[in-house]
Amino acid sequence: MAVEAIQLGNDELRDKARTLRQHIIRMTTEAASGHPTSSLSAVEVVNALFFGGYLRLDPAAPADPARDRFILSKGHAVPVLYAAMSERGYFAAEELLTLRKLGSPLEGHPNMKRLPGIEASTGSLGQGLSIGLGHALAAKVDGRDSHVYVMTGDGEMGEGQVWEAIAAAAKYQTANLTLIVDQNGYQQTGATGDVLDLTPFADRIGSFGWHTQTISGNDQDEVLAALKTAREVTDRPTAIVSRTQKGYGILPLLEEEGDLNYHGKPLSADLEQKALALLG
Ligand SMILES: Cc1ncc(C[n+]2csc(CCOP(=O)(O)OP(=O)(O)O)c2C)c(N)n1
Ligand SMILES: [Mg+2]
Repeated sequence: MAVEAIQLGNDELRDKARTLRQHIIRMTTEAASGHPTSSLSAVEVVNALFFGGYLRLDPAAPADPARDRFILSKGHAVPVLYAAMSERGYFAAEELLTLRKLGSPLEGHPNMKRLPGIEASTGSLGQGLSIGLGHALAAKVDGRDSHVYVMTGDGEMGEGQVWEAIAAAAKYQTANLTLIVDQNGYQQTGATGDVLDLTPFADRIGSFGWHTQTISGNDQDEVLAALKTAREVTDRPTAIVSRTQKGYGILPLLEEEGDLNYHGKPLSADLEQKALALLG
């Protein structure tokens, strides 16, 4: 087997997004911990990467050097990644319900030493873009056309060495590197703009010499179009500022609860049932 992308049609892709959301809610409620809302905002991007014709992977050979890479730098949102990996065939869907249980490779934050297919152990925010840059440079040195995608959170943009990596990637013109900022408007302790406002992200990242796009990141078509454009840029790294809503898919429930951030909290069994009904 060789690495290959999977490209679902529009209807199947929409169904897949729903399936990812169902997995996210079920696994975090079963674990009684985790970050469902941080995962839900990222669904359309992860869905497009895994099932919309982008990530060339071989689940049977997760370390194939010809593969593309997806690094979830906002590692606490790993339920969305586990959901996509299981749907892609890395492991059985039942395993999702072992999230955060003792002995499970599905740790609360992605651990590359425990789960084949995880590209980087993240969770300590602000590091994934540097790791992705390393992969992008290595691919160039090796003469491979692997593309590296890194997702950060909007709060995460104020952490770690993100801006060092942005500067370095521009210097080395790594056109095979795409940063996706999941701009869901909240971070752990409140609205991202109140904690540390680094918007407009596109202007700031663009000022380093990157190609940038700003999109509605819960709109599947906009995500697909932006990823296509990112692949077509050949002279510099690309960033997609993905404006999303934290908890997208279950927003009416979060409104009822009076907490539109709902950071790091699983749904109760009662809310889980309401959420699954809402998703249809
Ligand atoms: C270096 C570091 N500092 C703090 C934390 C604690 N922390 C976990 S999630 C989070 C908020 C992240 O917000 P954002 O990047 O916007 O992600 P979202 O959950 O909104 O998708 C913080 C501060 C961490 N994991 N790593
Ligand atoms: Mg955020």
